[in-house]
Amino acid sequence: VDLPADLERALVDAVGAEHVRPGTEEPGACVDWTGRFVGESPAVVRPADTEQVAAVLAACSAAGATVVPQGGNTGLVGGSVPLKGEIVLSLVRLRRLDDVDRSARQVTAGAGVTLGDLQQHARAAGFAYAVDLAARDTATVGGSVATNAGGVHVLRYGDTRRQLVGVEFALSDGRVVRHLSGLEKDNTGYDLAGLFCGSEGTLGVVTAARLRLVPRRAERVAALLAFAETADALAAAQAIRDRTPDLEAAELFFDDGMRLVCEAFSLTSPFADSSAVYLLIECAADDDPTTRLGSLIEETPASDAAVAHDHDRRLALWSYRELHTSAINTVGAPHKLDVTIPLDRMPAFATEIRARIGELGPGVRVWLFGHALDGNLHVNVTGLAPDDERVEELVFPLVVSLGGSISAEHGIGTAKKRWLHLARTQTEIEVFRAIKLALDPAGILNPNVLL
Ligand code: FAD
Ligand code: 2HG
Ligand code: ZN
Repeated sequence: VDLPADLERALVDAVGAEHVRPGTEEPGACVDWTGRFVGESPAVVRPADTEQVAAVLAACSAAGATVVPQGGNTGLVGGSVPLKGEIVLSLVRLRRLDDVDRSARQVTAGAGVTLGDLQQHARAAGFAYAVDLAARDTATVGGSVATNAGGVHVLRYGDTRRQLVGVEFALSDGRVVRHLSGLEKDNTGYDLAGLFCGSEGTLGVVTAARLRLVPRRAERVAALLAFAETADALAAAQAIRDRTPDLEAAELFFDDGMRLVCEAFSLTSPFADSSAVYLLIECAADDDPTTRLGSLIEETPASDAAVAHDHDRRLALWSYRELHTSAINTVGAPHKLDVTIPLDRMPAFATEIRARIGELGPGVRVWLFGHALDGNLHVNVTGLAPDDERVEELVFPLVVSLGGSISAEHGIGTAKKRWLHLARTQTEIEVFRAIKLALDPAGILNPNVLL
């Protein structure tokens, strides 16, 4: 795909020649993290600040060129890659990171700041940034706002939307909206930060965000528990939540995932015997929560438990859960169905889809894991061609019939847009289209995503 000479000149004027690169020289920007979605681009453009983002968008708008905003490119629904020859607008150079506002307990961060750097910055000031996920060292503030990322702390602190106080963004024609004052009470019309959160790059380009911080808990403990039944693991997670305010994470995975992670990364399970289901619990508090968690574990039907208080051993327990996504990639490019199911239906759902997906073919394998107390199961399926959508056709209607959602936290992207109608009414989708038309009338932003 070629870049028209006029547009190339305008982009170079906006950001400098070294930050306008042909897609052929930036293959990593044209394929998603799973390898399932591959595209091509005439140019990967990396502006340094909000004004340059605005100038790039104005130039693309004038030329009628379509644009895919991209942060860390860790998105899992094919929304961050140029599938039909779009220009990639990379935000990774927008690394503004203001001093923590201690009295407001907030911070303003540029779109390109990684979640890991933001967490580190908050910690250094005695706070924490609540959203945490395995891609923390690559995923960006802008991408996490655009997808309303969830992660492992939702049960205690909520998703990205709950942390978001204000947003700065550039519209497709180059106008900039800045609403970063951080007032907790500000009822002056539409909530644009809320609207942009989860908009997946379809309405405008997030250039900065004003984010809430939470207290930093000095002490934490992780425990990996083994169970014979999914229902027992879920009931244990609920019981622990009911009995302590310290609970910060409750993550679910299964024996096949544990084996795959151990095989792919040469790890050994902490348990001598394998079990059907594993629950990873983390508690955090100002004082050491280990004894409190220990007595709560005693009351569960866990057949085995490994408890870790020191930093390295905690991370070692977390690696069995966090390495699932990478381990599955070693089997093949997966189909990822990130669904929510009412908790009481999750055990039966897991059994049923394992059986039904297994029938799709001899090489088709299903990997289940997720955020237990959010009812959020990550259904990963390997052994299907990237465009073979039989598994989506099978699983999504079932999820909706059980009162669940076809996307818990990753978004709709390209991967799920055919099924949006299962989750949203015709009228809701008409409202979505009206909003899209009002903010991006020429339709140049992320044309393959959501609608
Ligand atoms: P990208 O992948 O670059 O983009 C994602 C979407 O946002 C695209 O549609 C893109 O066009 C748009 N976008 C990006 N930046 C901007 C911007 N500045 N303005 C407007 N639009 C923009 N997600 C969860 O919710 N919970 C998890 O636990 C979780 N764990 C993960 C673990 C791994 C190992 C990986 C690889 C991914 C995980 N994700 C998880 C998925 C992913 O959604 C998050 O990593 C993150 O929110 C994406 O940020 P990013 O900067 O990589 O965005
Ligand atoms: C997680 O919870 C992420 O680890 C990724 O949301 C899920 O790989 C997946 O399907
Ligand atoms: Zn997740």
